[in-house]
Amino acid sequence: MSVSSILTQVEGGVARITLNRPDVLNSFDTPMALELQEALARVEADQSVRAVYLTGAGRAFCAGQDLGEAVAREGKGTLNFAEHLRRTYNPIVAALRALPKPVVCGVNGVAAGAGANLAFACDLVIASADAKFIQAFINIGLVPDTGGSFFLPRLVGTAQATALMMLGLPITAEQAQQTGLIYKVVPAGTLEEGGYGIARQLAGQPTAAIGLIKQLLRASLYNTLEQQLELEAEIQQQASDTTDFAEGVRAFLEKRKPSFTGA
Ligand code: LHQ
Repeated sequence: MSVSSILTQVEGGVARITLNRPDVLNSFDTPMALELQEALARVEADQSVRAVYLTGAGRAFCAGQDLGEAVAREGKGTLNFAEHLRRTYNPIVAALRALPKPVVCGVNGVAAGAGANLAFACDLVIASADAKFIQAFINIGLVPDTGGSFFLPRLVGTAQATALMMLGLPITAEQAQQTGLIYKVVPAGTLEEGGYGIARQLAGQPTAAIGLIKQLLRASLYNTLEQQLELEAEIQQQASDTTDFAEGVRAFLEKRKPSFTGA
């Protein structure tokens, strides 16, 4: 019986999505990439899901492309790499960015190549202290993909991004946090509490507004100040139309804890 490469479990408003090919450090073959696309479409449609937690099974988060898959192994001339990226990784990055729900990435071990950039496409990245990040592409003569060339300069600036991409050296979770590449490092063995715990916390927040924050952040990458001010006005209007806004104000005035539903 074949075991699924992607495990999805929904509990308490959080969808936990686990990359599940631990024998090859959860590297991506084509079926796993397609399964992850399906899982993301399901969590988008599932109204009970208010936050997503993405992590890896075993000792690694994700070692990027499975280099044993024919697609990579056969090398020069045999593969349409552009088509492969368009069919596998690109839709995953687009889905993560467009998902109107927060995505927390719990980096439980090494994140290399497309695996590292998958993490950077998530909203909040929390790494175990024993995890490391590698822009491994250059070590096999490739260039960063899966959004890396977009996210890295924006996260850490051009100087650091250039070094990461050209040198292809591993950096520790601590270094990743210090340079602003990720949100937080937690002690090894505590990711469940420090990573999944944040996804659980987000699932209890006004999640419709969190989806709107994602829209604002995305647009801020291209907009002028004037355009962004106008967008804030439009999106604030949408936020103020939610029942969570009414509940938030009522709870404040009644000096009690708000109970948000995500609506
Ligand atoms: C692996 C892999 C792996 C297969 C470890 N594949 N088996 C897009 C479009 C099309 C094609 C090409 O690529 C892309 C995007 C990309 O992602 S390119 C970058 C691909 N990834 C890499 O180059 C990383 C390769 N892996 C490594 O450098 C190391 O394995 C890291 C640093 C991730 C971990 O090192 P270690 O902790 O020392 O583990 P290990 O190397 O001993 O690996 C454990 C096993 O996992 C081993 O198998 P074995 O049977 O000997 O136990 C590896 O062969 C296997 N594995 N990564 N990407």
